[in-house]
Amino acid sequence: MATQLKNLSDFSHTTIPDASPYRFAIAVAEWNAEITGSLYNGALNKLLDHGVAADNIISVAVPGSFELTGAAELLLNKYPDLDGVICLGCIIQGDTRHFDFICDAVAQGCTNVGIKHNTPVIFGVLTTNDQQQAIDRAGGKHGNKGDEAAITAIKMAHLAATL
Ligand code: DLZ
Repeated sequence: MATQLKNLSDFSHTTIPDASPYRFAIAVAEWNAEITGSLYNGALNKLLDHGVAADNIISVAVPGSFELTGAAELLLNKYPDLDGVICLGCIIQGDTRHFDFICDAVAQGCTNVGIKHNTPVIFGVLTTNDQQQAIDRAGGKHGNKGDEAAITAIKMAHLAATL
């Protein structure tokens, strides 16, 4: 059946679906913990605010962002009824090429694991030039990307459940 979208020019006020039927996992990286802790608090509170039961949220920590993909894979193998996995990390540009390798690996890894398990794996990873840009996006002047990752997870879980 055909469907059409309305008001394509303004998605900023779209309704966030009721998330009470869903189960999520959050994987958070310990590197840059003062940033990722804010991302985590934002994501967790958004899930709770939108009706996810605390018992339906599994949280795990991994050493660095590179390990987020492996954690998502482990979580989806162990808990196949999850409706989404939210991966949170903060990769800050340094003097060497590690930044590019880690960013590419995590982005590609989230995509691959999500497709493999037919479950949304959300890329909630800050990839910034410096610490200040990260602070600005982890509860600072540009909001909290952890909140946005949680909202994305809810919307994708709803899409998968209702398509
Ligand atoms: C090694 C490393 C470096 C240099 N920088 C970061 C970073 O900015 N953010 C992050 O999340 N992790 C970093 N890591 C750790 C890697 O993600 C990973 O944990 C190690 O390479 C071990 O696999």
